[in-house]
Amino acid sequence: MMSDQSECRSWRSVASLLGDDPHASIALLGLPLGEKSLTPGRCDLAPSVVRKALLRLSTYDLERDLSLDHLKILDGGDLMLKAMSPAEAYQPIADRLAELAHKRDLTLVLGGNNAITRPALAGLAKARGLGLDRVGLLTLDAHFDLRDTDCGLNNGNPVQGLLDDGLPGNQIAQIGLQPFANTKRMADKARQAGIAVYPMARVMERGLAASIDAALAGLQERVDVIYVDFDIDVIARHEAPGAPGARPGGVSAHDFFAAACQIARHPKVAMVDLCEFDPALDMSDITALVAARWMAEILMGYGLRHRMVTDC
Ligand SMILES: [Mn+2]
Repeated sequence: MMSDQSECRSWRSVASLLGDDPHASIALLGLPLGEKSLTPGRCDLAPSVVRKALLRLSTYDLERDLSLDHLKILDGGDLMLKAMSPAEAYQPIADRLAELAHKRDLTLVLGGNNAITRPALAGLAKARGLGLDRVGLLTLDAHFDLRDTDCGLNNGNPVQGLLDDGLPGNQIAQIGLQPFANTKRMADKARQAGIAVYPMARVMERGLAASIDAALAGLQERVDVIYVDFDIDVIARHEAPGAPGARPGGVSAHDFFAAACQIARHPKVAMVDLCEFDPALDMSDITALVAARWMAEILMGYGLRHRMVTDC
């Protein structure tokens, strides 16, 4: 039997939450920035691939028995960044996010390579009328992203760029750093800057959730808003084959999803990005589905923060 409620062909998907309501308290922006990746690739394809994958996610969370149906997201589309270098894309990204994040609780950013993080954080600061001395940065990333900036901006130096901009190191926490994936020079820089560093072994030992709790507790004392960079390469490579920098021994997709919800629940978290997904490297849509679920978990965390998710 067919009826309007029939789910014989489709269901309500996370993609259906995206719309053009200017009063939505959440915004989404795609940043297809692919130039100057240290491993050349196609991170520019990620926003459209993740958008398609959202159609495969129901708005209903069986495990929590909660639904995302009451959330509204203003879809800011994808910024036109074709063939732009990170240096050229800096101002357009910062300006667009300053506009989109203005008077909004939470803005989700779909990269793009990791070079998006520096201008996106600048956009958040501008949207809130804050100097960098009032903004915190949490990264979930296998890498410090503290490469030197003397040969220009790339996806390996956004955190160095932010330090150069004046973001105090003791307002930065970095979780999931992998051994043999960073240099002593980078570790020394992080230590000298006062960055809170959580290498992968320590994360595995105490748990990702406890590490995030500790990192957020440290940041929330010092800042008004927190930006969170989710570099998908923090996940073990078999669960994120579309992340060029991912390695065996990373966090599980399961823990990554829980982390996204936990982080988005925090009242000071105002902007989150997901970056370093290269669909050209993906296998069987694994990374695309990880990225889509990341977005669902961010929305769930936000919904729990504001009691906007409802029992079904
Ligand atoms: Mn990174």
